[in-house]
Amino acid sequence: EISVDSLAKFTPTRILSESTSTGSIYILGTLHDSPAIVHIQKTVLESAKAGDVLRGLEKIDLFLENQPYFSSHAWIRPTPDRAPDLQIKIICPATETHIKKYSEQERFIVCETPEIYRDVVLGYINGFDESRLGWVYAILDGRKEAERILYRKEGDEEGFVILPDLKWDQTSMNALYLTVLVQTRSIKSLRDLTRSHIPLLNSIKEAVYDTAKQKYGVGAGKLRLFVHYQPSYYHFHVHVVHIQSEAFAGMLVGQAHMLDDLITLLELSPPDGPSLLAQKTYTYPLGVEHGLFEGMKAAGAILD
Ligand code: M7G
Repeated sequence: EISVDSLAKFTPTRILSESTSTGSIYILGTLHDSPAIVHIQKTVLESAKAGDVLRGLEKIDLFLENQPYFSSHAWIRPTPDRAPDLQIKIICPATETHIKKYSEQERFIVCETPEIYRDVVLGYINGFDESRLGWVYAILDGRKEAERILYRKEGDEEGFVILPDLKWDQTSMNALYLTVLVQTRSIKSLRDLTRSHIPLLNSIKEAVYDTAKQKYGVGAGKLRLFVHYQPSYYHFHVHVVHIQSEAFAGMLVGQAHMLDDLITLLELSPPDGPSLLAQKTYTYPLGVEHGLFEGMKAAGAILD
């Protein structure tokens, strides 16, 4: 039901956020009578095709000339076989949580001790609306994105799938972004990881390296594997991003934890009792619209 015609009927309400560096914008509006978020982003110019772009210009408008410096606007001539100009992502119907997530907002540094985790965060995670994980379960059960799965390891405890992330259109390898979803529902966040998960994490790593190499010709030395804390979705997953791709806020220090560092901390954890990942204090940025913000503030976790 998403088509040129239906998108033409999108009624914008307001801009949620925009980035001039990535040329992308999140717009809130109405689509099919439902609240919808539309994300419009210019596609990455692939180095292999950059020369073709210059050969296929329809019009050029020089607005600065100060030899040897020239700046211009340009329009690409429409041809049938050319690469897409835009990547458009739509969330429809969008919930209040989606709207908050993509709204520009003030952020603060939060200091989450194990006590604050127990008193504030755990309740938030346990109260997390399971329906928000619908997309994860649909992928794991093979009901959605089945043709996009790159690798699947079977098993309730040791199983996982690797597939292209929603954010990646699979055209530019420098923008490669894969997601690994584990089969087990027992790991809500990295605080739940224990020494018993070391083999799972290592097998994820190996499978990601093999898959990226075989399917996309991208070597292990080009990949950044990391886990978010806080994540948006409390079902354990690993982000796999090409090192050339630096533009994501989700890669910022504080929120992104390298998978190898997690494995090392588990290996250094005591054989019994809570792991170092469970005992650690985490310091990370949190937006004022985040569902945890008020609780964190009340618990004194937000630095003034
Ligand atoms: P996260 O760390 O929980 O949250 O990561 P973030 O969105 O704040 O980064 C979830 C990851 O799953 C993100 O990289 C999303 O782009 C990706 N993702 C989210 N959804 C709803 C989908 C989906 O439906 N399909 C796929 N393939 N990836 C998704």
